[in-house]
Amino acid sequence: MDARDLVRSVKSVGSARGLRSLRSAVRRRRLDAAALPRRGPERARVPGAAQGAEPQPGGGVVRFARSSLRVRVAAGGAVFCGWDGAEPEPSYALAGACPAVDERAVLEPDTDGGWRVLSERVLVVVDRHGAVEVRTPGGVVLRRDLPPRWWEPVDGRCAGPGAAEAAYVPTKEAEKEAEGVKGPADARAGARWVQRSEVAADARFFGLGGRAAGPRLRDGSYRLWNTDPGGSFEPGDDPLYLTMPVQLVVADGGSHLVFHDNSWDGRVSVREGVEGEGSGHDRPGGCEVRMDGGPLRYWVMAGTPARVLHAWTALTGAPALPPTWALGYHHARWGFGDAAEVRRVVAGYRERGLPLSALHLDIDHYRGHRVFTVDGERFPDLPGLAAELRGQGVRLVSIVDPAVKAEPGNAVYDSGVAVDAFVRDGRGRRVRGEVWAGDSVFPDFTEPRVRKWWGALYGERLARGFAGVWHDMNEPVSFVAFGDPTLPRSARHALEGRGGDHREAHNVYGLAMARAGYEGLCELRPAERPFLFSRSGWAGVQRYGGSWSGDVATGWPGLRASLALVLGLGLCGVPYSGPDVGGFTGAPSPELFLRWFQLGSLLPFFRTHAAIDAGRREPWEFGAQVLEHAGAALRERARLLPYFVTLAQLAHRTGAPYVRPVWWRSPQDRALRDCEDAYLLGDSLLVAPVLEAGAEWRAVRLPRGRWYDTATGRAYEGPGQVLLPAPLERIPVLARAGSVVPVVGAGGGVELEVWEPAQGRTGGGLLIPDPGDGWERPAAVRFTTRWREGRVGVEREGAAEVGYPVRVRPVAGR
Ligand code: NBV
Repeated sequence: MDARDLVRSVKSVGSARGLRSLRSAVRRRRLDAAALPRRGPERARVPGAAQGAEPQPGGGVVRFARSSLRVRVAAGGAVFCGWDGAEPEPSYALAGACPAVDERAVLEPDTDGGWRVLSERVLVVVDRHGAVEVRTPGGVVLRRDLPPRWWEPVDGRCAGPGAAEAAYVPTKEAEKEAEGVKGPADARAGARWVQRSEVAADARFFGLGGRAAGPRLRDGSYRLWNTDPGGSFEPGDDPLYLTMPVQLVVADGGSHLVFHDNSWDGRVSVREGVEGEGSGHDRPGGCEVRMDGGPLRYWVMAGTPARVLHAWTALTGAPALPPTWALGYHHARWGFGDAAEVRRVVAGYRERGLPLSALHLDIDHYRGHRVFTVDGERFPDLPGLAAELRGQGVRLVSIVDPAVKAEPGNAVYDSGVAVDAFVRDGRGRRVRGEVWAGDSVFPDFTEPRVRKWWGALYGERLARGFAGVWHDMNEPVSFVAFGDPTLPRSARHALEGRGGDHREAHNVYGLAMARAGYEGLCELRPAERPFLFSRSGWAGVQRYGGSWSGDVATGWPGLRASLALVLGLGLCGVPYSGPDVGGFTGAPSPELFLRWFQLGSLLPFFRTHAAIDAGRREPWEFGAQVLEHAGAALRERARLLPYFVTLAQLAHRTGAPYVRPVWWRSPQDRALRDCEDAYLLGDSLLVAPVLEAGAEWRAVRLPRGRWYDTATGRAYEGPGQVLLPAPLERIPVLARAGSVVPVVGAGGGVELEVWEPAQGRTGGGLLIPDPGDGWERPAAVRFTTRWREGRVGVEREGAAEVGYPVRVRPVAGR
């Protein structure tokens, strides 16, 4: 029991929930002890010497004395490496069938008894001991993976339930429940393994899902285990809700992404390198991936950041396109008392002329916290309320928790029991946990039949008038007085028919729930794109929706963490996310709230939200000055809607996140690589949020080229650092010279806002028209800007007319 456990259990003792979570923790420990193998004597194994190789389409297999390595280059250039016979499939990350191989890539002998596979994008060199180097076609080494090491039980013992500590006599009910449960803890669990890698001394690491301390991952060890930190989190808290074994490594010699396709618990430790400053004694950067089991297989994608993200989302799926309304502003709260309070809040926005797109109802609108129910006393006519709000342009979004109250008579529970939907333990009994509604059971989303059942339940939400869903508590969380707040590791899961336990299923639980919800909504309402966002997830979750930062603690560090999370998730292929504006806990100062609001207004998912016992988050609760400036941020967000629509479409089509690190187009600029307090919003804008109290100026590091402060029109030249005014009324936003930003014009239609190119230069921009909330795929419209006879002109690719009103923004300081 660590300190946090102790605090948690002391806090909860005395309450009925406290006692139940104590019972739950004890029960879980007993179950795991009975069902999971105990670690006995182990033997380390390394591949040994290379003994030969078999070329195969796209690469081949290199055989070593004690293992084998499959190298396969996919069409598009992604390289797959699988040890010990690991294949790319089955995989929860891959979007569909494994990509076709690049037939031109061939395995051939290298010097010193090694092997190489040459392809268009990378050269893979395998040495005779099993070290693998990935190089650019020009020969620059991007990464060197040292021979892996496995630990295996000496006597081949992989104890299943037979090795139980406690004798167990099944009850009749347990026997009945156990019928149809597949085999014991599986032997597939395999060995623990570790793989160390070296990267360039100047390399920087990013990714690993949502990390509060990011986006640059400094020296340290990062756990791969989706975790509710409990209460709230700060930048020092790790891991959080959405982890994934995806690293983006950025160095002078090139960028690459590496994805270890393994959902088990593990750790990634990174150590940035040290450069010898010309002495020739660089210490390379190091990375170690250590997993508790599961296959050793990984993908590497190399190229510019844009190319790498494109390859990554080609492999794991296009980010879902949110409906256009979801790009507006959302207001949420845990604890809207009743329908009248909801009406009051919506009216508050309307009366002040503040645009509001959606309002979110949290668990308190359920009847006794039971998922897929409504408290009819406080919300007597939810469909009526939804229709009324809809008439005012406001959609309702519903929270959906996975835990189902285990109570005969609860329709969701009964129907789940009827289709055998819930996770069972190693003895065949339904796993019980403690969540909001009390004693609860958990759907096994890794079973297609269960996903189908669960997806159909969203029909109830649609009938109540909800337009979208918000998945929470899906790490999954089960309250425990001590230990990990989740299901027993020995809990059994279908894993698409393969069978396995929670050690393998835990990290993909939220992903599989997102799939169930997304597919259900597609089936129930085929004409509209689902709006879904999920607290937990894994590689590929972007196919079904976005995410949000979870319970970020209110405070300036939390504000900084909010940006880190959005940037980090974007680099892992999840482009639509945002924080709880104002922070989840307590009461932000008016200044902190405003600064958070200003940042949030320029992030993809813009939502105020707070805990049930936290202060209010309506912009008018913080005084007239905050209201005025927050109103300006809201109106600017609404004006930028066509730009956000374009960015959403681009993310969907190319994998490029809306929110990009400032080094996105110039990864070789080392000063930019270390800049974590600003970001590019698409190609045209650079946002420099204020992240500290009392600031009136912001030092901003600019990428190469000319940039205009959009508030003053003043021009600044990059690369380099400039000091910009950041009064309370706004945060600095700069526009790239030459850019074309689609905005809402005075007449309500799309207008092109143009920032003049530097003399003698050209620029451009893109507009992807609003497809509404359906599935239509509008063609992208491209514009070029150039100087002509002393004036800035705009041309539309492939057309004589621009087709949209153009407004050239006045600039100063030329
Ligand atoms: O459903 C209540 C909250 C929700 O408001 C929040 O956004 C989630 O991250 N939920 C967590 C559960 C309780 C957290 C203490």
